Amino acid sequence: MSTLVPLSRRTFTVIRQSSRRGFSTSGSYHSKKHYQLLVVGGGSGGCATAAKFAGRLGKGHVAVIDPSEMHYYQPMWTLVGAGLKTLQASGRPMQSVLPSSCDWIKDRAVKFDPDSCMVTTASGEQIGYDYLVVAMGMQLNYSQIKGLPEAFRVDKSVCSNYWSETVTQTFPALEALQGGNAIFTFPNTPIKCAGAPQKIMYLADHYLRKAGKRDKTNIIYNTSLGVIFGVKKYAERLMDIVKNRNIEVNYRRSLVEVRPDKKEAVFVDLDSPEGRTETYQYSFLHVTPPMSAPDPLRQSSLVNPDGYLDVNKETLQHVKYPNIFGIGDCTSVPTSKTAAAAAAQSGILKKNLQAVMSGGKAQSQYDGYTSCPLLTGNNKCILAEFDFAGQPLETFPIDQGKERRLMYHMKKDFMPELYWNVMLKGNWNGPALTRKMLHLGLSK
Ligand code: FAD
Ligand code: UQ1
Repeated sequence: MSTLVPLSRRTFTVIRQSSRRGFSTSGSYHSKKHYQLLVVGGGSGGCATAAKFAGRLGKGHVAVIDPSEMHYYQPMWTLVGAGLKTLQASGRPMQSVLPSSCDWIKDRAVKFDPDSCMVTTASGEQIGYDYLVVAMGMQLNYSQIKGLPEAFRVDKSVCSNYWSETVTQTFPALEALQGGNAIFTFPNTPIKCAGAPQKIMYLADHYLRKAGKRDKTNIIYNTSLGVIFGVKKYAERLMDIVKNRNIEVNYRRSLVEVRPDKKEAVFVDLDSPEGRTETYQYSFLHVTPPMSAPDPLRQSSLVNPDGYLDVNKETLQHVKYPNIFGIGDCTSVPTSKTAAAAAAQSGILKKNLQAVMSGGKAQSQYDGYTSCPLLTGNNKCILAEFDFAGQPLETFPIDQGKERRLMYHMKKDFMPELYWNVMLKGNWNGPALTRKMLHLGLSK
């Protein structure tokens, strides 16, 4: 267990009572590079965090490790898959979104050594830190499904909005579809944006109706879950929608194999003790892959038994290492993993990390706020917003469970602007203040 001791306004060290090298030592003693704040991952959460601290701590004191040339606004990929936006519009060079006063270490973190306050990169560089924020997002495990990812290459009717390499295949596959089974899957693991596997289904339904191909197509949603959505209020509305649009929903079905040569998709029945499988013919297959925290994090000592960064769900501080915090999809925080959640967490993280940096305690508490704009057609959206308890926490004083054109435009036109210009600049902590104002102070 470590304690933090402020040395001066800008310098801190970590004193470890049970260090092998003696009773106390400065962290990352042997590293060539050392930062006051090191952020691993420059996605939604990492970039917002770096922006919040880069100006405050000054040039040379904050670094972000991320190997990706591009930063993608992944929420746009649902619209890319439906042919309503381009992949190009969803991405910007990483260099252009990171704060100019922060160092970008364009490499992959491969090893965490929290007792020495050191992160090692794929090129063997050891980077020391006083404070670490882990923001590595989720890993897509397509290869856990037999036949994938090869099927993407040989069968253009197999697609996935979850990956930049395959999202551009979705709309051409819909255009080429001439009838038969159009199958949409939801895996048997936690995923980011739990609404996205069905949003593309409603947009596909809309497209197929307009193109006059819907009556020749069976739309099938095979989900590993036992419900259509985890929050009752929105689940009830979605059940009405699938019924009215003649969409078949099969619960507790998990995709285990794709056979592109025979155009077969094999699902296991999760409730069958003997692992009974069902084989479907497909003409179109949208795959949402199994996901996990990234391997280097899973293999570290920083995770809970499920492999996620083990943080206090309210303060976002690591349960064992007080100089480590987490944000976004790679953490153990039990809320639906979204950019909206990362935005709300970023405000809490800023307050708590600042407090700890000044020798105080992490006291601000995250309420689990998350949001999922459920696109239900090319001009309709249910804006789901809820907290840890799955209780609706809606920003606007109207029934957000209703499909609305306004929410569609908010998702399609307003959110990208909010993301690039406000969230990534470190100035968006979620809609809590707006919600309170719009509810005349009566909301949580
Ligand atoms: P990410 O933004 O994924 O960033 C993780 C970063 O870590 C990446 O840049 C990656 O390169 C880096 N990284 C990974 N491994 C390493 C390593 N070893 N070393 C260094 N860096 C590493 N959210 C919403 O709020 N609303 C929506 O409507 C919505 N729709 C979505 C639709 C789709 C199809 C998808 C895919 C996602 C959607 N999301 C939505 C979810 C949202 O994109 C994520 O929840 C959000 O990006 C999480 O932010 P993050 O910082 O945790 O992870
Ligand atoms: C949000 O804050 C956010 O992060 C920037 C999203 O991700 C793109 C969202 O989809 C949503 C809905 C929110 C919540 C914001 C408002 C104004 C309701």
